[in-house]
Amino acid sequence: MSDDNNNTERKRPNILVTGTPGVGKTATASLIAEKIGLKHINVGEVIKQHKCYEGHDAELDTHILDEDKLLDLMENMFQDCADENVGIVADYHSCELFPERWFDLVLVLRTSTENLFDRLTDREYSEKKRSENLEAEIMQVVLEEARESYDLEIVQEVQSNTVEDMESNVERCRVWMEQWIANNS
Ligand code: DAT
Repeated sequence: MSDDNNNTERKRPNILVTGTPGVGKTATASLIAEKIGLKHINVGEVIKQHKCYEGHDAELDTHILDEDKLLDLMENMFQDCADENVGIVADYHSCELFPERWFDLVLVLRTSTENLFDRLTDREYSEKKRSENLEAEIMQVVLEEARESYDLEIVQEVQSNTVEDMESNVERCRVWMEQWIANNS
């Protein structure tokens, strides 16, 4: 793998927005992309579009992710963006599978149980899937995963309960990105 897009070489930073399904990753990441000029990669969509599956788990009724295929595809996307001096904001409900060097900021979104319950109900999740995700949010599974997978200094836990929270998270990224560019130019 080339080192060209590690963070000592890149001219623009990459952000990962992560958290339990329903916390607002895709909504927040697309607003970050729009407001501060990063390329949005919705990892779930990449998986679907390119059929990054290596089978189906009948018991859980989910596809089994072909991680190698996904990471190869994403590596190319990250390399292309680095070559064009474009930063990336990626969103996904897990974070440990990605190479650490891809990201300069890992934003972990958090939501109250009440909000998450309503959002997952609106999505028509089954009761089982909804309670699994609510439990994961309460147990802060993704936050712990982020803390174990990335430098603690780049992991930021933020609330995502209201539209105001979302706007303040986008603003936080804008300020952070200006500082990153100043420090790395
Ligand atoms: P995720 O990508 O984490 O699964 P999403 O971005 O699809 O979540 O958002 C799920 C729903 O919740 C969607 O209808 C938008 C809404 N939502 C997300 N973040 C929000 C926030 N901070 N305030 C209000 N609504 C929010």
